Amino acid sequence: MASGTLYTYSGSFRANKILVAAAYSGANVTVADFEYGKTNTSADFLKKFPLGRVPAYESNGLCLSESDAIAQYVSNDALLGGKDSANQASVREYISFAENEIVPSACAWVYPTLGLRQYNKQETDNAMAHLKKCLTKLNNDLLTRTFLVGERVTLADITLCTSLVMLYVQVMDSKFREAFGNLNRWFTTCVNQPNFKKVLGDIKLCEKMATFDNKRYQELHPKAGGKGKKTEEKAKKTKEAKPKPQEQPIEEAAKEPKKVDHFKDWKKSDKFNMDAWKTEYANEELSDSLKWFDEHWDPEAFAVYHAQYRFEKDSDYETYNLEFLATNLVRGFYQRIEGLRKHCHIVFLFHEKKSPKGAKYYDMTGCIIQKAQPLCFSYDEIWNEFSQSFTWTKLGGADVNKYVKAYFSGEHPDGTDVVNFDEFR
Ligand SMILES: N[C@@H](CCC(=O)N[C@@H](CS)C(=O)NCC(=O)O)C(=O)O
Repeated sequence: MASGTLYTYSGSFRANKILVAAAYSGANVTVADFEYGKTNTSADFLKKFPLGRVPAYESNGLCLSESDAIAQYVSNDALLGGKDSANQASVREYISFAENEIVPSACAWVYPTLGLRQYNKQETDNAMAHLKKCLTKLNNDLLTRTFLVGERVTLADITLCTSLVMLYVQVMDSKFREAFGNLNRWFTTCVNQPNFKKVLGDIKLCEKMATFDNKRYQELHPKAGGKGKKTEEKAKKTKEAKPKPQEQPIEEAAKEPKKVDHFKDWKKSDKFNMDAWKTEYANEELSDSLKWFDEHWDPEAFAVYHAQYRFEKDSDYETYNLEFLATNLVRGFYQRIEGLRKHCHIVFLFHEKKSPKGAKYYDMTGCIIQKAQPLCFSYDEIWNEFSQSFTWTKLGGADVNKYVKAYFSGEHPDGTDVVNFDEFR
């Protein structure tokens, strides 16, 4: 079974295709700690993946780019069409159809609505017309079929469905969808399969067709208005030196929060300094850094919270029945709170447990050391939204030392066995 590391920003439709395929095959795909524009431009990354594009995948010396190749690598035979060569070819046909026919037009229509590209009426009209043709073909294919090839989900369904998500969510409102009843049924069936849901979450179908978001476009492209000749020349030079990426990371850029200093009124501490603590923790013996923590801790300026993943329904336990699914959830959370990196230090621990029904699942608990007293995620809508997967409990008195000591040593305070450790600093 394939096992390796996937480099991607979170929410990428290309990466989602790979992660859904891995969820079906059981391949162990770990999503790397990744910062778009930084990780993929580092010398180390470019040595392995010279174009600096993501998704990219690494496994025991194998370095793969191109999301379709990676998705194939993490799939099992059944996902690739089984033993029948006609089915295998049909799966390949739909994968190429998604990449060559659907994705370019979907991006042309959807990206301006997210402010990622300038709106061009001609391009949008052409994209819509082409998509109508493509969707009609798919709708006809699906007249008598539940899935695209054979009787079960294959990589054809995974690839097409993940490529169509942006259209179904952003622009294809109920009126537009009317003509594609079979396709809609198939799409809803796919996104409601547990292995899709684990990766995509709940998909809300578009209610109102989104139009060009000029405000967001101006925010994301601040130089577009031109600020004098010098700036333009500089911009031109930079552009020539470094060709513009073929595609921008859609969800990442769309949700990129504006730079706001949420801690500008926070009163610095004379005793405890976050950077000094992190340096101490990274470089010194654990016992020495924990001693340093005790000696310098300032409960006025900083706070410690404990996190517990909210397992509320039976399906929550089922969702995290594999370790990598739990670690991916926490990595995804870390990516969403990138702006908090210098204001906090987090450790999450993963424990194998039994659900109320007796099935194995992976519990996620964590500990955060943060500036100021209010839970730091409350400052920003996106941080707050993603922090809601966990219950956060403020710690005081002796618990601060007890929990920090345990978590930052990779041990659970109540002695539960820990199978993995993931840090955000
Ligand atoms: N055909 C490639 C496309 C990959 C791609 O265009 N990735 C974009 C992000 S969506 C990227 O990494 N751009 C950065 C760059 O080109 O520098 C695939 O399917 O993996």
